[in-house]
Amino acid sequence: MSNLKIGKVVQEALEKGLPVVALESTIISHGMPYPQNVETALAVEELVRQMGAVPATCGVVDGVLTAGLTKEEIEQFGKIGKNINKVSRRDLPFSVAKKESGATTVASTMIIAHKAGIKVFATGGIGGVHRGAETTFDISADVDELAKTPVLVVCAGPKAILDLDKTLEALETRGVPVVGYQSDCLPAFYTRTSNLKVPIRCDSAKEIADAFHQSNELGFPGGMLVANPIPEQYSLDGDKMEAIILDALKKADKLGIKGKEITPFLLEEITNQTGGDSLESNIQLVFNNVKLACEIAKGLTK
Ligand code: PSU
Ligand code: MN
Repeated sequence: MSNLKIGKVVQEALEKGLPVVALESTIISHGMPYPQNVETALAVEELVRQMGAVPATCGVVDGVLTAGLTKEEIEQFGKIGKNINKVSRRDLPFSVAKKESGATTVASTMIIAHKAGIKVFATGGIGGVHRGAETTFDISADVDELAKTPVLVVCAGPKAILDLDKTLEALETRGVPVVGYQSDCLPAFYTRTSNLKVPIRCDSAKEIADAFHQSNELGFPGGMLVANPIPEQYSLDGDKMEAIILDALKKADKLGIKGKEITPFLLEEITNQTGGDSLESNIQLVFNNVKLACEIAKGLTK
């Protein structure tokens, strides 16, 4: 049996050369609480359709790498939440061998998308270089995946819980283009701006699609990261968020939380501490990224 399954609608769209946008499942299981996670995941799929593209939510189902989870599967992933395996690149072979289900991170979703022939992927924020990485060495596999796998990822910037400066440097070292969409500075997930400049600015989806096409033509192995600022009305107060993030980091340290548990822990802490404001922002920035990803996917099919 093949270890890759492409949903029927996704397969047909790919055969016809229609725009397809990949979506991840860790953001559903580990990134948001139930039931908002399921509501968001389904609303995101609907938004992709409204935009004239085909959604392909990715994950591992009973050991099968799947591009195009069914509605039932999305509901199941959301309900199981953090009790489903969070699967990054290193975990994939084990999920397959043990025929287990797992929610895929940005890195592993990129792998599935690429195997399926999908070029564009929308998410909230990517994993990156953690604060204190100079002692912990905690750098998300998402960073290396962007250098290895030719999938374009639209996000709202690296998650604010990270060290943005080091994340940009790590991406630069690996030759990953970081594009600010209609922005000169790197958006910081919950906020539109940061004190960091992006190396490249693009003002239209077409411009981004053309450059990504050329990256593929040049035979570059890697992808591209598009950083799309959260819409103004949902942007949170940077100083307030920073205080909450510092508190959450202290708590994680005290509890000895590290490895793959740290990102979900911090996100949950932040959601609780902001009384759900950060969750609303998180949902809205995903919608915003999905719209841009659809435009880029359309640009690539022409
Ligand atoms: N962005 C969000 N919510 C999330 C994530 C990103 O808004 O839940 C997930 C993604 O799946 C990303 C992962 O790949 O967190 C990074 O985890 P780590 O730092 O353990 O690599
Ligand atoms: Mn990590």
